[in-house]
Amino acid sequence: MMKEKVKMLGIKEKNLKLIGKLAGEDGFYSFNSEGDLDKEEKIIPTSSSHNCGGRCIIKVHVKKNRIARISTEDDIPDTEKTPQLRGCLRCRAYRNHMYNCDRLKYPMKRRGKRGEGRFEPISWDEALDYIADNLKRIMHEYGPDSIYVQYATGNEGRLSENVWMKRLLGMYGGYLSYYGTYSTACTQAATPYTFGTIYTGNSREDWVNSKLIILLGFNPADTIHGTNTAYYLKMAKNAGVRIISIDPIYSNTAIALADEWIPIRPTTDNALLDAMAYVMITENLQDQHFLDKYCIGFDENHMPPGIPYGNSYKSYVLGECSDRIPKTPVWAEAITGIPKETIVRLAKEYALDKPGALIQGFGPQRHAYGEQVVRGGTVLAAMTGNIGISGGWASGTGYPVREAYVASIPHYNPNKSKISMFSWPDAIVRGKGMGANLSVKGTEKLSSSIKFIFNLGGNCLVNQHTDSNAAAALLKNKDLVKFIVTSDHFLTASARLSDIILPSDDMLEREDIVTPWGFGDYVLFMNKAVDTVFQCRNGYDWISDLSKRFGLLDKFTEGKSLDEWIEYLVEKTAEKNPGFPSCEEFKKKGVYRWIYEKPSIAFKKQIEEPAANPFPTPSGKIEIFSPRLWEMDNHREIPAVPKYISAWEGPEDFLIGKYPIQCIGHHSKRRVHSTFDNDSWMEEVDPQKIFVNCEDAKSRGIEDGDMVKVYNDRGVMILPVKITSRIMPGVASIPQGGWWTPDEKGIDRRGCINVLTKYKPTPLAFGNPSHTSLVEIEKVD
Ligand SMILES: Nc1nc2c(c(=O)[nH]1)N[C@H]1C(S)=C(S)[C@@H](COP(=O)(O)OP(=O)(O)OC[C@H]3O[C@@H](n4cnc5c(=O)[nH]c(N)nc54)[C@H](O)[C@@H]3O)O[C@H]1N2
Ligand SMILES: Nc1nc2c(c(=O)[nH]1)N[C@H]1C(S)=C(S)[C@@H](COP(=O)(O)OP(=O)(O)OC[C@H]3O[C@@H](n4cnc5c(=O)[nH]c(N)nc54)[C@H](O)[C@@H]3O)O[C@H]1N2
Ligand code: SF4
Ligand SMILES: [Mo]
Repeated sequence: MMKEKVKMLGIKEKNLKLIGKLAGEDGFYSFNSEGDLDKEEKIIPTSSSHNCGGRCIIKVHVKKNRIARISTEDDIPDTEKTPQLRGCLRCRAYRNHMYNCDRLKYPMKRRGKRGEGRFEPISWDEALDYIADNLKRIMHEYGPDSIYVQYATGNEGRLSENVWMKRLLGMYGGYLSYYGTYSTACTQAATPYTFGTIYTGNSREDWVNSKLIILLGFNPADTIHGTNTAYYLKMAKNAGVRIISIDPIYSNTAIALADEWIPIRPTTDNALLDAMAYVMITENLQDQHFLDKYCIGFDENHMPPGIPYGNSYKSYVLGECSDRIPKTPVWAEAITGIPKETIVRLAKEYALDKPGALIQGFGPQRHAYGEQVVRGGTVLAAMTGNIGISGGWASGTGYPVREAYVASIPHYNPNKSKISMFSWPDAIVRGKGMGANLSVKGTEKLSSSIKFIFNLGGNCLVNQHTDSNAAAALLKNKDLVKFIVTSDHFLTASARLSDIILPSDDMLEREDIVTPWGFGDYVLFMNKAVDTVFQCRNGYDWISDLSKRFGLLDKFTEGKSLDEWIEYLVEKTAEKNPGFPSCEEFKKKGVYRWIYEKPSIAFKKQIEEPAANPFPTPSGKIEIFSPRLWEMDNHREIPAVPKYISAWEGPEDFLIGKYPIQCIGHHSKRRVHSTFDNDSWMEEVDPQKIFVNCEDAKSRGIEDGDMVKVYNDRGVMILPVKITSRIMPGVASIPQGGWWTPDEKGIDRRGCINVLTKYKPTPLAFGNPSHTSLVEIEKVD
């Protein structure tokens, strides 16, 4: 019976044995199909705490404490105000991930040299003693600037290990924290220079009111970008809105929803935006009234005092500035690869088909000068008067102005030092004395380099950072970082570089509260579906135990159990949201939705009643020219008006002679960053391959499915190729998140794009230019 079912499902015998081991000897109840459901089955509503782009309602069908299958919300009708929160493939297939036999089962301590990958099991008590001894020693010797809690997004729940660890470390003298994110470093840093805030997005149900939607590197069909974002775009499409996708890749979003795909060379969006502005200015299509009334810095008549002539955006675009280059469509065609006629048409469409929304994904800003594209979009939105109105879009970060309050666990860090999340390698090598010019905020100089790292639910030490080979080499050196603790579910690249590895419980094994990723007017209760396996532990549980070793148990827990903290969060949330359900009711339903009658429109007040509602910038206006950026006095890399800056390792870098392909690494539907890379079902759906254009493949004699070598001065990898016209010539993409797997020669065998990316922080945000790399590709015989 068992064998038949296995055959029917096409499961490899090897995988089966492994799953069987975890699921118990009678483990095949986990393969029940819908028809087999027996009466014992419970359906538990829950959600995910991954950094996956969404937050959906996940229904876990549990039998005998095992997951039989997973479904999603399907029992309410979709309405404009409350569409179903339907899950994607990743949570729907989560059973395979959770019951993966490779899951970490007990705490482990490093044997041999760091990075050798040899570990021995130890007890939790031993592990916590070891961590406490090292933390005490290093804190005593080097102080709180030496203790770093690494950026790690594996668990984004309200009750994550990172929240608890920050709470404990705050009570024990503090730690070095970070600002910014690998996701949005440039957009979060740059958008406020125009608007004074990152909350620049209308609510998504307003998209049906646009006439034109331009998606600039935005692919929510795969990245979700707030559960139901693709649904709202579909509603707009159904309402007749024209949708254009500007992206080096003909993305799933473009295929499903766009009327037109305009391929663009990575790092060149500002050349396109500047040339669109040129067309608008020379054909007098800009909304001059809007610019005069609400903005500073568009033209020389509206500049802040004391700025020399020739520094307005208009002067820059027309070439009446120091570079003397008019930013014409011909100029931009040579840089972007977009025909000049297309640029002219696009400029006219955006200027005339109002209202229009130019929506940026985060891909275009994860580049060498990612700050520029962010502000470039905001200027075009201002030039077309698309700010503060229904159907428009202010561009920039685009976070929604409408966000309901959900309480958090209190934690306080007495140490004010912060580094950019991307700059930790610098803070390891030359941290002591490092100051603002190298990304430090909150203090003049760091008093110590990083000596201790907590990496709780993250793979940014190696896999998800840049230049993975160099990052690994740095971490191997025990004279620099003295102690590294990782908590995870799997032996990831970052875990391998750690001294202690702790096995975490999984999201389906614990309770938590989760809020939407980016967009959404709801909050979800993450119910526990099944018991925790092996010796995996909840963060609150082990960090409470750790707090005992510092005499901080009572202060840390306030005498509360985890359940009581959940009640605390619900009560605090209810205080600010009258009508919020009781904890019991919330748990039972799994979701609470806020219903709004009207869409929210960013900057509506500022536009309708400007005198009473200035923009939250120093001038109270939209700052196309930013005096604050001007004062930084680095006009080439941090210009006061957004500009096209030719990127290192962009299409104009001389290095392109040696490495002629621009390599990006889009976020693919099958993974959450590096999470799920080791999932066999996801590999079946979407095997890890490099996307290469047909012409580039042909000129190199490469055929579909061949193994290819991809390399530059930082690294080499070998992986299979997918030849496709869905990526433009001269560009390749290795979906980010493949596991760093160097062979004995140091050649990566799994397509970890970060062996090719460069550690070079962007000028203003100190952000990660993860999509900026030049490579060469050749066939492997
Ligand atoms: N399935 C899935 N969804 C996810 C995630 C995941 O790992 N997997 N991660 C989540 C997280 S944490 C984040 S931050 C977001 C990330 O969301 P994004 O950063 O928006 O995703 P990317 O795939 O990096 O980039 C989006 C698009 O930008 C394009 N692009 C790259 N460079 C350029 C450029 O120079 N110009 C233009 N115009 N386009 C460019 C890419 O081809 C891609 O189609 O996704 C979230 N959603
Ligand atoms: N080249 C390139 N690099 C990139 C990007 C890119 O576009 N290109 N994108 C960047 C972006 S936007 C981001 S946000 C980062 C993300 O980088 P990370 O935050 O490192 O995200 P993941 O790779 O998903 O790693 C999360 C880890 O947490 C583990 N985990 C999952 N759930 C739990 C849990 O409940 N408890 C514990 N303890 N562990 C858990 C997973 O197994 C996984 O190993 O990557 C960045 N790196
Ligand atoms: S978007 Fe995120 S929460 Fe929703 S189903 Fe996919 S992985 Fe799960
Ligand atoms: Mo991200």
